[in-house]
Amino acid sequence: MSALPVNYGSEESAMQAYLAAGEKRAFELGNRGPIRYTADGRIHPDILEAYWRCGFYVFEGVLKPDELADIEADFKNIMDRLPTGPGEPLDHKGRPALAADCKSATLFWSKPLGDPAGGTDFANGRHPVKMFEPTAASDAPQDIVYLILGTLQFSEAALRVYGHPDLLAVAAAVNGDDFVPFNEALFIKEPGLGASVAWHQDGVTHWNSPDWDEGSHGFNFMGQLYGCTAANGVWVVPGSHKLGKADIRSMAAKAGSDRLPDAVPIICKPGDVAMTNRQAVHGSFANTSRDWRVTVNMGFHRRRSVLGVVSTGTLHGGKGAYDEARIQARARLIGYGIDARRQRFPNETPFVYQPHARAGERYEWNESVRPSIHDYNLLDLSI
Ligand SMILES: O=C(O)CCC(=O)C(=O)O
Repeated sequence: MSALPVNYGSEESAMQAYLAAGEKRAFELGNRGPIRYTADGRIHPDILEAYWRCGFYVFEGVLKPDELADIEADFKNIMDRLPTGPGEPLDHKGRPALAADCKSATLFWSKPLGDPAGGTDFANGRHPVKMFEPTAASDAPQDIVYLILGTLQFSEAALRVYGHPDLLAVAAAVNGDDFVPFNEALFIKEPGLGASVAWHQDGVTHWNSPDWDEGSHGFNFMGQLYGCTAANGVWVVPGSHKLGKADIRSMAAKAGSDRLPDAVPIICKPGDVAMTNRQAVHGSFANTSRDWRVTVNMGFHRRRSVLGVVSTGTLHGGKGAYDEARIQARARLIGYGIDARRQRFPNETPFVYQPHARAGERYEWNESVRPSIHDYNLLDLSI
């Protein structure tokens, strides 16, 4: 890890004022609390109202200490197995590096405190504005991994989060009982090194669809291993998920900087899980703070948004048509997640995923299945 402290240089005092004001606004939104149900077992409508109003919600205390310890152990193992640099085949102990044998785009690199995407063509050019890049300490590494995709193949703890009954109940309440996967990721914001993710809206396919609405491009769960703060967390412009394609370039020009005045940070304690609408304008700043952020990211879609889309394979997943067969093949990870979780947390009531129940499909997670999920994210359902 790099020497500390580092800060925002010329922007430091403006940044500190922005972080404090944003945090205050965030706590006034009324979009946080534990996952709650009605007497008849539905996700509480107050949660859904606040999510659809704001475009994000913070579920408090979802991942308990034993589960967080599992995630931390896997995270440390992942970090230990990273290649020594971009494209390098070995890790720092000379072993074949994590993902070195993956066909799918898996590891994403940045310079420390950099903005690898802003103002580039990356991901269909969806990050139009370059973020301020603070100067990293002189002993910082040249390149850091800030994003890992296809994470369920590298972490059984992440696979078990994927099968979490309360999170999957929320997915069903938001996207329908026949909801489908999108992708899974790990966002890593190391203190003094973590890259920014420039302001953007996710989603490429449905902005001009006649039946476009505030839920067309699904949502991401963002589970927090160490919590997240205004300095290292994701920021969201509340309500922007309802307004169609935003002109982010004009928003930043009007603000006179990358500090969008209406945005608020997602603030979480360890074990909280945020849910963020992919259409909301969101992004995160380079992490000059002393706090780690590690986000276990998992996205879900409405089936009708995905079925029939033909992917160009530009970012998540391989090329091809999202037909019933591809959706079924990708959704087996939901079955494996539920079963892996049942084995580790036998006192929980497992989630019943309706498409599997209706089709009579049963999934068992065991060592003989593990090789079959290598590169599973070539089937990601990116829209
Ligand atoms: O975690 C972050 O910093 C960015 C997350 C994000 O942009 C996303 O999940 O779409």
